[in-house]
Amino acid sequence: MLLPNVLLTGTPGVGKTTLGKELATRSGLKYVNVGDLAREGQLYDGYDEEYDCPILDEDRVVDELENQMREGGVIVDYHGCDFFPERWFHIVFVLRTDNSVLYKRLETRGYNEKKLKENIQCEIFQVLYEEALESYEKEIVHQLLSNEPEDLENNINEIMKWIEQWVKDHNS
Ligand code: DAT
Repeated sequence: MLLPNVLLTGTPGVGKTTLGKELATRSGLKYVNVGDLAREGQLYDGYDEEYDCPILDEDRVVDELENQMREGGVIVDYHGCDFFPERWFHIVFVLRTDNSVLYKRLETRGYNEKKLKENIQCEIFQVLYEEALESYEKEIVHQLLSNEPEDLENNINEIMKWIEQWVKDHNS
């Protein structure tokens, strides 16, 4: 059976992991968190002193995922999207959260002042939305509001409907 690949992107803290895991449970698609994948496989290429975090080895991440993306049925979660091959994804969702809500979530995570400010600015300037529009056909890029539990439920229902329709259209 042919299954679609779904990209969930957006600023850290907008709810990609929460949505991705729940969506995987309900749809049967596989969930891949690129941050976790990189950590497990040490897919890094140096260390960024300024941002105090390892630098992702994007080529190795792509190599690592290529086979399963080719098979289909994968939900990918990452706060970046310009280095994935465009052909991988059938639909792209950019999660969006109001600044005050996002601020509280990132504060709870224990982000320092610098990291907090950078991530809030990333959301204000809709960096990930622009990146998605530049990397994929704009017809497949959709923004999803992710402020409260009701948004999560709505988003799951909408994406489930989309997946079911895609599966029908591509397997008949
Ligand atoms: P991300 O994977 O984008 O970094 P996350 O899924 O870890 O984000 O979510 C960050 C926090 O926000 C986490 O405590 C769960 C909460 N959260 C996610 N989506 C939410 C929603 N729609 N309503 C309320 N809280 C949400």
